Amino acid sequence: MATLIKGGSVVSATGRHPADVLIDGERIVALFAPGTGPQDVEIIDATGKYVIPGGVDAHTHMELPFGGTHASDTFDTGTRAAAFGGTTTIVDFAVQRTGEVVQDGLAAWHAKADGEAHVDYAFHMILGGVDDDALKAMDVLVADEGITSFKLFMAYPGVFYSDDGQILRAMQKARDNGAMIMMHAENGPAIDVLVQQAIARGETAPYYHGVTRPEALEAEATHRAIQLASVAADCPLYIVHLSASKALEAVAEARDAGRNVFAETCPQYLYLSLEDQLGAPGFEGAKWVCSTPLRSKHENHHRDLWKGLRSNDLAVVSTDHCPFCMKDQKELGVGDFSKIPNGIGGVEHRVDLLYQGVVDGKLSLERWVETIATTPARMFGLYPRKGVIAPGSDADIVLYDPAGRTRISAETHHMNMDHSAWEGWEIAGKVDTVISRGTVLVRDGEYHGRKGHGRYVKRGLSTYLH
Ligand code: DUC
Ligand code: ZN
Ligand code: ZN
Repeated sequence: MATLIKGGSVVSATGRHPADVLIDGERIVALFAPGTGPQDVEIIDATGKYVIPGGVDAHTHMELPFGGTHASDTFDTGTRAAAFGGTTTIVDFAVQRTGEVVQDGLAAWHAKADGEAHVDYAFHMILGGVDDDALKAMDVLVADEGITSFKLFMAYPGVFYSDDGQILRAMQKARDNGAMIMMHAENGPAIDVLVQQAIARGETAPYYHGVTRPEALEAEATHRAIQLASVAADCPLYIVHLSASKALEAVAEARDAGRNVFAETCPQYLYLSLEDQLGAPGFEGAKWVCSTPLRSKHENHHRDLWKGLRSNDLAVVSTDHCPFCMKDQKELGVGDFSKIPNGIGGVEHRVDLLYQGVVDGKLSLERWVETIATTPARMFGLYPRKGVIAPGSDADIVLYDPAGRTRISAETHHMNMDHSAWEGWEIAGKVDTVISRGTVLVRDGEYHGRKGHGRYVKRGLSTYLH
């Protein structure tokens, strides 16, 4: 039987209006003026709720191998947590490490996800070893595998790092086949020098993770990536996890020049800081060791990033969900911050944390929907199947309660983590009901989904490129 979501206010990237949404099977089939839809249907009452497209988190790392361990969420636990938080599609990163065959890395990621996911998922590909074979594989992935974006690292020498020549070659290939290059923009070789010097001075606490990854080295790498993309005939470039004002300036300048340059940020860079989190007493700060790092609250990064979100210099908010427990994982770096696995888990809280920005007057309701759902879908070739409430689109829908409140704690979250980066935070708004391809996954706080419901989605090219 068809289902009518009745009485809510449908919010899109371009506006809001009262409407009833008819779902049949896995798809949205129609929108009706309030009260004018069919009668002989199952009703989901959305009175007082916003009806928004399911969230699209374009940057997650389930089970990522890092620093001698693995990110602690599997596709099972991580996508279930995503569902609880109103995210109905993730784009995770399959990994090719130096010396590995790209297609083998991709097959390994399919094996991790197949039959495990609770929400739909797609993949980007991390290229950790750009060579002739990897360049050929890029064409195959774009043409046959639905993978149209490739992440390169200017950081982590010896692990994922690409030098400028490798980056340029991959960018030229992407310019030819229409793919997007995603860049981890930090000057890794310079950072490694600062890290060694800090450790030699006995500066071993988590706080020094942030100090040894200064803004200038994110800004320099961002600028360099933009220049390399320009040399590659304006190859599409997307800067991931942008954290710093000066990196944002480089992106804004390229965008003002009409370039195919885009950027995302993450909730941690909008709210948390070097001093208050990374600088927490003892080893506590390890919870917030991630790269790029949290920035100083004595500078204007938070203000500038919120502004960048309003102006579209920052197009997307993703989580960079890369969870590690304190026990046995973050603890690997006791006495040496450089051995702390890098990453924060947050796939469950992105939608709520950004809604707080609406309540605080930093973002419009429409821009909230755009940055958490519509733009990531368009940016990564999932639109209009995902990211919009429209006839023909997948019925991925969230009923959001603006009158509700969300309290975040490791005791109640669903991610496989023994702590929360947001412990004790109480914020406005609450995910009420979550629907994925017509199936109710979450209602009244209860879980009705199952692993295996989530399917792999092949992606097309970005719809933002010229
Ligand atoms: N940054 C992180 O914090 N974790 C995984 C990889 C990355 O780039
Ligand atoms: Zn990264
Ligand atoms: Zn990442």
